[in-house]
This record gives sequence, C-alpha cells and structure tokens, in this order.
Amino acid sequence: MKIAESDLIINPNGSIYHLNLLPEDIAGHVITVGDPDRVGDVSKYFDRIEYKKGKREFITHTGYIGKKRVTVISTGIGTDNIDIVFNELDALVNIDFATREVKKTLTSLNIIRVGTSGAVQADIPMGTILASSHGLGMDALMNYYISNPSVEERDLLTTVQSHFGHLKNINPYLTAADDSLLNTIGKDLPKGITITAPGFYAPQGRMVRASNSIPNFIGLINSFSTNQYRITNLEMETAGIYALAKVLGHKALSINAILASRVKFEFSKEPQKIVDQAIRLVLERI
Ligand code: R1P
Repeated sequence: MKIAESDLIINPNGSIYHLNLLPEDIAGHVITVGDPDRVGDVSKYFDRIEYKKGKREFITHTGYIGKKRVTVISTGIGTDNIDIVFNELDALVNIDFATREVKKTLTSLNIIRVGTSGAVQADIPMGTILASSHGLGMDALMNYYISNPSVEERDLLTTVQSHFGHLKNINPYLTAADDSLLNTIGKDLPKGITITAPGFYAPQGRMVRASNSIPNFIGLINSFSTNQYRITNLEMETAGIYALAKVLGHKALSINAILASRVKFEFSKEPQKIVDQAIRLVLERI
C-alpha cells in the first residue's frame, strides 16, 4: 500500500522531512543523544566521519569506528521528538521512498540512547552509568499507538499502577529494554526502571515557584519495588524510545549518565566527564 505524501513527507532532494537524511545516510548502529552539541562529543571518537547533516534540533553524524558504521543523532528533549526521530529513522530503512511502500525485508536497527538523568535512589551516586531495564512512560505518546506488551511488561505495569494509585489523567506505559543489548552493552552496569516524564519541573517532582499537584512525587516513585525491580532514575525519552522501537521492530537500550541525585538534592560538578565516560563505554561495546 502506497503511503500518502502527507503522511510521509519527503523533501525535494529525497531526504526525510525533519531529519533531512537520505536512506543511505543511516548506519545499522544508531546512538541517540538529547543535546545537539553532544553529537560531536560522540563523533570525535569515530575513526572517520562520513558526513554531518542536520535540521532543527536533529543533528546527525555518520562515520566509522574501525569497520563498524555508526550514526549519532540528536533528538532534542522529550518523547514528542522521539515520535519524529523514530518514525523517520524507521522510514529511512523500511520504506522504499521511490514507491512509498513498506519494503518486503525489514531492517532492525540497534539504537542506543546516551543521555543524562537524575537518580531517585540514595544508593545510586552521581557519576553512575546506569542501563534502563525498562522505560516507564508518564507522557501521552503511547496513547496514540497500538502496542503489544509482553506478559512480564503487563504484570510489572499493573504492579506499578497499583503502587501509584490514580494520578489524574496519567496513563503510564512500560516497555523492557532489548535483552541482547542489555546483556552486552549494559552487562555489568547497575540497572533499574527508568521513569520518563513529559517535563522537567513538576512532572519530575521539582518545585521552583509553581505548586505541584502530586505531593512527594519522588517519594512515591522511589518507594516502588518488587522482588526484582525498582525505579532508579528519571529523564525524558527512554520510555518513548523503548515503546516505539518495539512497535517498529528495532532494538533499543538507554544508557544514563547520572548527573543528579534527587534524594540528596545534589547536582554534579563534572557533568561533561560523566557523559564522556558513558559515551566511551557505549562506543567500546557497540
Ligand atoms: C533535560 O535536561 C534533558 O536531559 C535528559 C532528559 O532526558 C532531557 O532530554 O537527557 P539528555 O541529556 O540526553 O537530553
């Protein structure tokens, strides 16, 4: 079935609408970062940079580490941007732009987020590099897609929901990391459920001047635990990445550089160093 020109917008030069990329521009290994400036912090470790492209907050460098071709792309902040980046990355590899039809043989990308995050558990110090075992979304993205959670994902979400109780109109969703990436790139890293918020301030329990509608949100989050899992950290993309990757048939893992402790009320004095350690760890293991 032909995908409409209004649904999949291709620029006059054959590139996809927001990312400004051609199908051949994408490598099988894709690193996503939030901050456009972090793209160069990753690609400076490439042995060779093939090209640099960009539009809006979506900056892309593709190059080689040895013989491995790697793409690094910035998503900007939030799961609304993850919607754009993941649909367009998928279209670049799985839709024939000439016929506007889904290809017969689908490609599954390995997608690794290297992002920053705040810990919600006292025993996770700043400087920790943490792999998200699951993404728990408090945003609305997955209200718009049909997903097919596993029994384990459904059960864990039910347990989370009964812990949280009724939170206004929030409809959480939960997706596991890709097992093979979690057990290779994330093998020896601390792991936990990453909670993804649709904002930085009240949606992450911060109080500056406005009054928050959920009292002691961090306490509610960090008091959740099962025999196997607890919520370890907060950020703004992981749940959308895990859920959309699964819907579209890609593998995803989120690696978090812990820059803040939300329970000790601290922020790192050396954020760049911690992010650099996370970048180098991922590039060595990819
Ligand atoms: C908020 O400051 C941003 O930082 C975190 C959050 O997920 C959000 O995108 O990640 P990045 O540093 O990867 O952007």
